[in-house]
Amino acid sequence: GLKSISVQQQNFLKMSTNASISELQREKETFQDLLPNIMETMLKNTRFTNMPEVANWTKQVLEYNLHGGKKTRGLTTTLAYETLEHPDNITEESLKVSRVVGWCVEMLHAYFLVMDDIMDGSTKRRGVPCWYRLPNIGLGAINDSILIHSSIYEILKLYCENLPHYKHIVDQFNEALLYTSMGQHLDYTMAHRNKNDYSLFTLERYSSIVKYKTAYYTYKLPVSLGLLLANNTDMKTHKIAEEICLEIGHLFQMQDDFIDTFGVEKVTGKVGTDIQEGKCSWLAVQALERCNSKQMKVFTACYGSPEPAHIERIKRLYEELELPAIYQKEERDRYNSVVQRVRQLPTETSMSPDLFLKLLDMIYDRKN
Ligand code: GPP
Ligand code: MG
Ligand code: MG
Ligand code: MG
Repeated sequence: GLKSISVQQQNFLKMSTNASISELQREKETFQDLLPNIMETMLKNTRFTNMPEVANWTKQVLEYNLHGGKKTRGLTTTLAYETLEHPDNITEESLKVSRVVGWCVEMLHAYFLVMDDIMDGSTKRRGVPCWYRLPNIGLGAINDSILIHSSIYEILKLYCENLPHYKHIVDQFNEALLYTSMGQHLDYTMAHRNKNDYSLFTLERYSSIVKYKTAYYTYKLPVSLGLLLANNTDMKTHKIAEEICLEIGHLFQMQDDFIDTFGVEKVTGKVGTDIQEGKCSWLAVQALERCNSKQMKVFTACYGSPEPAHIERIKRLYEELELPAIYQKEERDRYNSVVQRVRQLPTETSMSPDLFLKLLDMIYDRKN
């Protein structure tokens, strides 16, 4: 377990975790229940209304691509709002707006996933075929992803146009889009390089890939939105929240990389592609840090190859290098380090550690 804290603290953590798990489950249901309502409203009251045929198509695209998954980003948005807003200002209506904005973050995520699955040559997502793999979709998926992306701004305009920080909210989505595409560019180009030269697969490069491709849109965006919905524009608070979010985001993507190879398809709903695609993943970087020259030959011979035997060989190499145990330790160390960091929060700002501890507990030891 969690070594650096006392047994008493551990029990307290477990209790609060269990309590927040059922709370979270309830919030997830409320969150899910809102989607049909948002879709109806969007199709009847935005620029989609001019083109009912395309509006109906967009509805199908959204339904398929928003279905399933953990809803981490949507729930983080509402949780951030609830935790950061003054209790007197929280109403059913303000919570609903935070859920709508949370759904917009889920749409940004869905937009990325449709594209990402094409780029990564993936076959399954959330237990069903990737959108582009459906027989009647193919490259039409590219335009469908734009329809998903455009829906975000139609919905924000409809529900948030009169909020004091509307412009700032829209800008947060634009920032996340830019940063994520920067990270995705690094991710893609690192994987499509000369297969004999792994000198760029460093810990430093890895940190930069995951910060941009995942941490910004997965944590920094939802938490900034929560602050803005609570009318908090204090730059110092946003900055500190960002730093912590980027740390949690790094942990999140490191888990995703581990799960890509060592996860169970029934649980993850997807089929790993990082080895055959030659990704600069956490596992690859850790292996390169530890390979002797013989193992290095195996790595260069087999990494980035679609041959099932090569993929298996890389998996075995990861096991020989004891990467699963190293992963568990780093996961725990990163968790503890964020816990330590947020314990000092009250002296830095008015933010409490609460939100970040809940976000950590949502993902610690995750299998999907
Ligand atoms: C996760 O990478 C990163 C994204 C989904 C961002 C994609 C960004 C675009 C601009 C398209 P991943 O490929 O490891 O995710 P997964 O394992 O879920 O496929
Ligand atoms: Mg990818
Ligand atoms: Mg992918
Ligand atoms: Mg992945």
